[in-house]
Amino acid sequence: IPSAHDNSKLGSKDIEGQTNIPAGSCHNQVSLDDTPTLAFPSISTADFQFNHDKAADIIVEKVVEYSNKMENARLVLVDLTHRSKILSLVKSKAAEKNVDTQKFFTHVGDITRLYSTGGLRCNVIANAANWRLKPGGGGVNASIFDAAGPELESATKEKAKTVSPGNAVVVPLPSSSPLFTREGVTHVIHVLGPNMNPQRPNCLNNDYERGCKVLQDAYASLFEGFASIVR
Ligand code: AR6
Repeated sequence: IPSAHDNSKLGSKDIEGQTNIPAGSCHNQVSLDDTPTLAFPSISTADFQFNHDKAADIIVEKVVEYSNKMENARLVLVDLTHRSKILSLVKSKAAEKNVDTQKFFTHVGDITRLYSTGGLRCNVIANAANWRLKPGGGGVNASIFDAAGPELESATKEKAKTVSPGNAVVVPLPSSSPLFTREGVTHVIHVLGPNMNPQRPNCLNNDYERGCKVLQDAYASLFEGFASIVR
């Protein structure tokens, strides 16, 4: 039986040039486990063009810091494909640091279908948001708002109208949302990371001293937000 942290072996058909079926299957051990779990995408590394190697170092550093503080909770970094550069960088850096694979692992799949397609129960998911906390705009933000239905937009508005880089907003998901009923997601945490894309607001123009600080703050806010739900 494949272990929980090596989901690459679980039913993936993600072969170059062929249909991309997200990894995971419903009969593996993770599906039976109700441990509080946060699934999160790599913040800022796609549309916001943040350097992948620097981002991977920060993810592992923050995961180590927070997973040590959290008893009985798991953190899962998610991306859409087995070819994900950020997933492989984080996987190898986490292995080098002997990160506990019960508390942290990587997973290939759509963050809006982790349970229904991947058999992975995650009660909380993170979103790489925009500063206005608005639906659309592509990437994981568009997918999460689409999958959650209008309930997420109204629940988000009740919590905040905007978010500044390095911060997170915890939003309880109404039980009528399809993400709640189908996937078992009770909270979405919006996170705004540093932006290195000149086409997007608040571009840091390759200032990685500032950018790394903002990305560290973003993961700290995210993991603190998750800890506040689990507590
Ligand atoms: N499931 C899992 N991971 C995903 C999914 C998905 N459905 N979709 C994308 N990813 P990005 P950013 C991964 O660009 O760089 C938005 O338009 C993706 O492969 O969504 O922080 C917002 O509105 C990558 O690893 O976020 C902001 O304006 C990661 O999610 C801006 O983009 C983040 O990619 C934020 O840019």
